Amino acid sequence: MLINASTVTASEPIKIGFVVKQPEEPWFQDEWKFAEIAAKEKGFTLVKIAAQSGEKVMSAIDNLSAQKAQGFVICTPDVKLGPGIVAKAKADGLKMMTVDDRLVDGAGKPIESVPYMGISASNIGKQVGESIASEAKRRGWDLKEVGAINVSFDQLPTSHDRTASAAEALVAAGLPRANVINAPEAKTDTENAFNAANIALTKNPQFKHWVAFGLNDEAVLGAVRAAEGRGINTQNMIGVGVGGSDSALNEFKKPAPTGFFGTVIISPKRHGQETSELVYEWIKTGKEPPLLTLTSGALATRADANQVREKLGLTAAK
Ligand code: FCA
Repeated sequence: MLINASTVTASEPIKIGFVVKQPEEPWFQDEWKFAEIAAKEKGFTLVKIAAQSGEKVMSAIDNLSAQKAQGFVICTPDVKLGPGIVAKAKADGLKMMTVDDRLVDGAGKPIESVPYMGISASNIGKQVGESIASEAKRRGWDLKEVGAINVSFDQLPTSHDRTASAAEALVAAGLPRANVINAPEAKTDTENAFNAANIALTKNPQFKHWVAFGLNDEAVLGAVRAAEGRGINTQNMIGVGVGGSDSALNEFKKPAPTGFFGTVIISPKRHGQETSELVYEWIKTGKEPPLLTLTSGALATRADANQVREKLGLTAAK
């Protein structure tokens, strides 16, 4: 009988790691919650690990191997660590699936041999740009008088694709290209987005109205807060994020609407639960996950965020 060394026998307990780059971000907490659901349903042990640096990723992988895990899902703090992470997982004999941020090789090309689930970044960015444009039109704004803050993080391909497509959609709707202001953030959190947007606002006092987009809800919240700090309020700001976790939901729960107009809700259920299940099956049966899965998003505003979440099956982990 042929024994496949990479699958486990029925009696061996299955242990899977779930490594994330930014544990404080609600999106990643939601991914973990849904991964926990997978663990409970399938009966494996989930090991949640925060790895905010390359060093931490490497020790996380060694740690998983030492505690006899057979595989892990990872959203890396830096996609350029790709070849190193692949080599480490291989050396430790662990199966690996990536989520959200796809590993790249030394030339910046995606490492296609590692199973990956990400969002369809360009489509989602386009949804962001189109929804901003349609709200601006509804308000009767002249797009020539609108400044668009692009809270960018171009070193991360999924971020670049989201924001570039959002900008394209706005330009296609009639926004002059010169009105798109690049506001690069140093890190993908609200504080860094706030700082980036502040600079953009200071340098461009000529605009009457403002819109903002970025890779996630935190990026847009940073821009909205920076605008508020300058007296640019709900009436003169349309921000649309990507995510739909607590950062956005808490904003929608405020008694009065803010400049954070909407978000494209993506699925921590698919990214957390489904990826974990795929790695579980891989360990159990040897069936490798699909190499590329791109998930979709659904636009939501203050008015319908809860219904949209329900439709996407996202209320289970709350
Ligand atoms: C990236 C972002 C996260 C989330 C995820 C799907 O990792 O940093 O905020 O949008 O993609």
